Amino acid sequence: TPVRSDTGPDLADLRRRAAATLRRNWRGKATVPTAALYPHQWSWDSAFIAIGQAHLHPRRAFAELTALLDAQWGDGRVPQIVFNPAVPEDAYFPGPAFWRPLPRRGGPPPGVSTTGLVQPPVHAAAVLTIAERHPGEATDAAVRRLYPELARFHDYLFDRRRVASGLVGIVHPWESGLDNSPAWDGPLDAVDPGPAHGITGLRRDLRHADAGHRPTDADYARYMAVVAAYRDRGYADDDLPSLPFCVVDPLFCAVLAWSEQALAALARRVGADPGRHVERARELTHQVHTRLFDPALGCYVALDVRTGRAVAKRTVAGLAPLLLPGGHRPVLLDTLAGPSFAAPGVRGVPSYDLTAADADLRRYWRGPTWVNTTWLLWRALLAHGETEHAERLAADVVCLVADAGFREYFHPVTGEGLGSDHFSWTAALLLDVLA
Ligand code: 9WN
Repeated sequence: TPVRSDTGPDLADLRRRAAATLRRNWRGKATVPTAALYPHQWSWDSAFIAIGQAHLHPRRAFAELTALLDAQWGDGRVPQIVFNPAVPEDAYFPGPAFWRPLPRRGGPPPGVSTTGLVQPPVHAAAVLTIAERHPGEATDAAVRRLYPELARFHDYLFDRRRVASGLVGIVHPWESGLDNSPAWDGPLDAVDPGPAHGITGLRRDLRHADAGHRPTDADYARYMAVVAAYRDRGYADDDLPSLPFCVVDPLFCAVLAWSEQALAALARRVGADPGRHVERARELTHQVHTRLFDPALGCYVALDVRTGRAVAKRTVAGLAPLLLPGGHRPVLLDTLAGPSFAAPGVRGVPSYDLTAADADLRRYWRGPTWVNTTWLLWRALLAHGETEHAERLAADVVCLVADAGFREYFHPVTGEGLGSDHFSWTAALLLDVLA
């Protein structure tokens, strides 16, 4: 759905600037999310970046994903961050040293430095998106190479991260991609932050972004404690609920089920049996719809696996099951169009319920509009034939970027640009909504 504007922003200029942003952040094999704040390769960023990059250089799009999958662990996990050895240890906190030792058996390939976490598995959906739009021999070859690796990643998630009757769990807020979402306040409250590690002094993010737009030191102390517990057991996934943080996230599960459907389509393309993908996508979709829906909130919610309790917070993650067939679509559409996520002047989809007392419209995942989550809902709306609504979201993204630049996130009401600038997935996904 092209965004048309005769009087609005200069779309050709926006496209040029988006391409320049991706060029600026390309590091030879992969793209950094943004130069100073995130100087390494991030997992779900690379999937979004590849989708945009495919409109410029399909080869580079596949190279991006190949670089990420080259760091895949022996146990199948695809790491949240692949550290660039040329970047100094203290350029990002927590840097490579904090994550060591990484396991030898089942860990990353020799000489490759990563974290031990994962991020939402949008990659298979990204590969299918690119393959459908840019058919050809090079694409077929790339799909043949990437399919088995993506399948191994999903095998890891379904086999090793299965919790709470067939749902898939995450063990760190960073794995949700929505780090300081209000959904994680309750589960994190129960985490003992341990001794203060002099966090403020170590945090490099505070040199590159306003402290009021970032997670707090109290959040970081707990993030570190949760990593340390997982690291100290060698990143083993046995008895996940005994870790200090273990939750089921509706966005992570919805994206996994959506990507699993994509994996079935990719399997058919390469002549592999799609059977297990079809079955797993169906089963996870069923579990999401039957276990995570909260009728009182009108959206899906997270589960704290350690307590067995649902987390009654209305966040953008709770709208992500709109990507899936079936479920409570009419209710979700009402919630998306209602006062929690939309109002006159609100642009894109805010990350958290605008009417909630603890919404903070400038702070990271606690209210601002992000382009990647807005893009996921744009895709979902298009898939369900909700064209007008989808076009409104696409136009919002264009407007936000035209007014404030390729920012990391935006104030949902004023449109003020927040976090870092020259942000890769903002540029990549803008190119995609304009395609
Ligand atoms: C930790 C890179 C990443 C995104 C995440 C976003 C932010 C990292 C951080 O940046 O998280 O992974 O240091 O804050 O929350 O979604 O992938 O852009």
